[in-house]
Amino acid sequence: MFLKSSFVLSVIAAASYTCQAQSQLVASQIMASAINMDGIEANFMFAPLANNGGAQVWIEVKSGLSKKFAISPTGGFEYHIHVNPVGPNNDCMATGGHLDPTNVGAAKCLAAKPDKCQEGDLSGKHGELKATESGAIPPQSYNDKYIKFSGETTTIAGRSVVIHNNGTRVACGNIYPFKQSSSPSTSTNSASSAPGGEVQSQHSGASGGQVVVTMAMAVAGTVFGALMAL
Ligand SMILES: [Cu+2]
Repeated sequence: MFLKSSFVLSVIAAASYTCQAQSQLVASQIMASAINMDGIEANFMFAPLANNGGAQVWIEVKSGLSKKFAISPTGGFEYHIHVNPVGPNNDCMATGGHLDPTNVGAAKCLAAKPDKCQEGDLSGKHGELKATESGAIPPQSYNDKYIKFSGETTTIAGRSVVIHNNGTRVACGNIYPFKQSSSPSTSTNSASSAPGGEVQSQHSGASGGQVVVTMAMAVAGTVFGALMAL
């Protein structure tokens, strides 16, 4: 990571104000998904908001989702949280359907009425990943009130993120607990456990730490509070 040292300095510089700004995040329970298959690389992070207030979501697409690849005329890619983890050999079909604990079903999700959407229909609630000719998709962050971190049927833990191209599943990655020890940006902490745990064993290999560092560089100023509180 060529920007790592400047990133660490930024964390220190930003520390005084981000503690206050991000105090509502329950950073110890951050979940992450690092997709890396078929040339598509994308990172997702889900940080719980206090009082079961949903999640702050960070998304960074690093490669693979160019407008040339998109079948959709808008160049957009849908993405969702699916109920099951990724199958062997990156089998995205094994992820099953969308996370939908309230049985909304296939009803059209309107961004203006996110309470009527499936919990896992992230692009329905927040818009598709909009590709450009070059494939550069701006990093984004938003809050989603409906994402849950507990409950057998509602939690996003142990599930997966799937990216679609006009319906077809083109890439997927498991959602696993982010562990601070894997983060090179928190090198003052001892590395006590492997990142990800069992869920990540089917995963492409990127560590939670890499997710956070790249995410933090992409969404500078947002993730610092999460890192501090870990
Ligand atoms: Cu999907």
